[in-house]
Amino acid sequence: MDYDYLIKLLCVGDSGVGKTSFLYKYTDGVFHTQFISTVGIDFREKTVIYQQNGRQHRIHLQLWDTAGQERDAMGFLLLFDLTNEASFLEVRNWIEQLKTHSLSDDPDIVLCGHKCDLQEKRLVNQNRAREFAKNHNLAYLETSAKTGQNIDRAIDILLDRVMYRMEHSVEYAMLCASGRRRQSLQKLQARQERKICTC
Ligand SMILES: Nc1nc2c(ncn2[C@@H]2O[C@H](COP(=O)(O)OP(=O)(O)OP(=O)(O)O)[C@@H](O)[C@H]2O)c(=O)[nH]1
Ligand SMILES: [Mg+2]
Repeated sequence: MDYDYLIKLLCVGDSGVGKTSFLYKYTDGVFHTQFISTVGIDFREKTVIYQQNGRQHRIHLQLWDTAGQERDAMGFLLLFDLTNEASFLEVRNWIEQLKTHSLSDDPDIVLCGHKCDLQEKRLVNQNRAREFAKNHNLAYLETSAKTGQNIDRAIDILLDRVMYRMEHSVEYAMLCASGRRRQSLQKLQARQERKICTC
């Protein structure tokens, strides 16, 4: 497989909030109504073209769907269900977990109020979620795997944040490096060193 960067993102949130459905919609464009709780670890993949500084990069996304802690993810989609207040109240704990277990004390997180198509069943109002996100310095979007609303956009925003961090911190990028990813990150470092070089 040919790509410039391999980026590993992780989708977290309480059981039933729609993590698998979100990722499935993003990679395959489909939505299923039945609920089959994910057992263990699963991941989906997609290659996208990303524009940065007027250049096009092929980015291979690995989207992890797991209840466990994936410590070396580069960015996080944090989902709660807009029709389930308890899942919103748990967001605070999820943030703490991500801060404790991720590579950075200030990880890149996009908060998604999910199932926004179920307007008549909504229990968390938009202003409340927005205010919370603002106080925690998170991007906030309302998403639906059923209609597809903001699914691509949530990943695009997260990818922007991750790429920005990679470009501005080779150290962080090297921390993330492992296996095949290391090769692409070395390319990134070499490019940055060329930029610093004045000859
Ligand atoms: N109406 C609606 N239903 C959704 C949406 N996303 C997911 N669902 C439904 O919510 C249920 C749970 O979705 P999953 O994607 O399996 O949830 P999950 O977060 O992966 O759950 P676990 O694997 O147990 O952690 C399923 O019945 C889905 O069809 C959405 O955007 N709108
Ligand atoms: Mg699941």
